[in-house]
Amino acid sequence: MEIVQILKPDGTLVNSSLEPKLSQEQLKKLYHYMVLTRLMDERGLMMQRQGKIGFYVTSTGQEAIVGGALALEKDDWVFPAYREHAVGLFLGMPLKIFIAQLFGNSEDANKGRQMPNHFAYAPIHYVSISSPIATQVAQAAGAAMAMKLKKQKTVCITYFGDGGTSENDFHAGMNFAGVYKAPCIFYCSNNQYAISVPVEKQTAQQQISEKAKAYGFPGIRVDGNDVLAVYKVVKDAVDRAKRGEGPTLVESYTFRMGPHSSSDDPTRYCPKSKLDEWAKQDPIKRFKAYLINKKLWSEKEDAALIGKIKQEISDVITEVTQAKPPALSTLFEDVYKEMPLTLQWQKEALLEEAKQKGSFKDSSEAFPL
Ligand SMILES: Cc1ncc(C[n+]2csc(CCOP(=O)(O)OP(=O)(O)O)c2C)c(N)n1
Repeated sequence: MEIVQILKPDGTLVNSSLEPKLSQEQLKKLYHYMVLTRLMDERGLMMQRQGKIGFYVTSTGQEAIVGGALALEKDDWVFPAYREHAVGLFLGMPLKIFIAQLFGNSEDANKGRQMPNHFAYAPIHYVSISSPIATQVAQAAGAAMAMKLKKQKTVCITYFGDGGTSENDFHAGMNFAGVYKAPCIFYCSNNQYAISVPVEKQTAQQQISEKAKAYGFPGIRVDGNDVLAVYKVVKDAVDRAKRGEGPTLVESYTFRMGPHSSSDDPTRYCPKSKLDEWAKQDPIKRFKAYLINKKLWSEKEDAALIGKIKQEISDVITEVTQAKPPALSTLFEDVYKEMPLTLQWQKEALLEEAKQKGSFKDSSEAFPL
């Protein structure tokens, strides 16, 4: 299967007829979020090394994934994995919410109930990340089927890695969506590793996009480091789903230019030569060269953008780290609309115990550890 590519690694066009008609504003917005993601990842990993947060996942080298976000509309839904920072931020997850999630404090939209880097943000339909690999694939297929039953003109997009394709939920989700023509886009970031397991040991099929055939819908392979190509294939898949023609599997061929997470050392399993080779394909460098060629961008503007974003990240971190931990009472919230009596008793007992143990004064305060 051929690979869809619009920009060559040097930022020139493969064929000018393929160039999507995007406004200057849209192009610059894509670039902004790619740079923001790269800089946030650098800072996130640094904060983990400094012991400020417990865990971080970078998406370095995979920022062109943001292209797909431009193809979505406000009522569409995202069922992400843990490496789609650029998509969430582009769609409108505030940086403050992103950073507060890492700290899990009272500014965290999810009240510290998830592992760091497991974002969720309801206003943009960015569904809470499930740690067990690929569970989101089946969830997205089901949600897409519900959209179809309700005759909504919306789609679900779900993101997962090459490792995710070995999970039962991948097969169940793809099969279900194929049979019911659910408006679902299955976006596989084939970054060639599942932690330390190379893709050759994951599947005997060299091209993940080919797997769609078994489920009766199209699969397409895209250069995952080319933001314009990513936009194009996701837009085509979204349009197809909205016409009622069912799902598409997108295989984004890319490379993880860093560790799996803050917990591993990629030099133990990934040859340096591979990293050097893929550094030449850097999605940010490629898109920047394209924008400069088009006279939409300059080195001066680039330096200013980097400075501005770094400052913004620092300011938000300073603000977020001043927040207290989530209030003790939040332990009991958000499960029942009306709290059952037994839970109310437990809450009162815990608040009483906390009061006796420390400086605790009211239920808005954190547990006095
Ligand atoms: C069911 C399950 N098995 C194992 C793990 C541990 N685990 C977390 S991430 C990961 C690798 C996933 O690789 P891939 O799907 O290729 O995504 P990538 O990290 O490369 O983006 C594994 C094995 C898990 N979270 N869930």
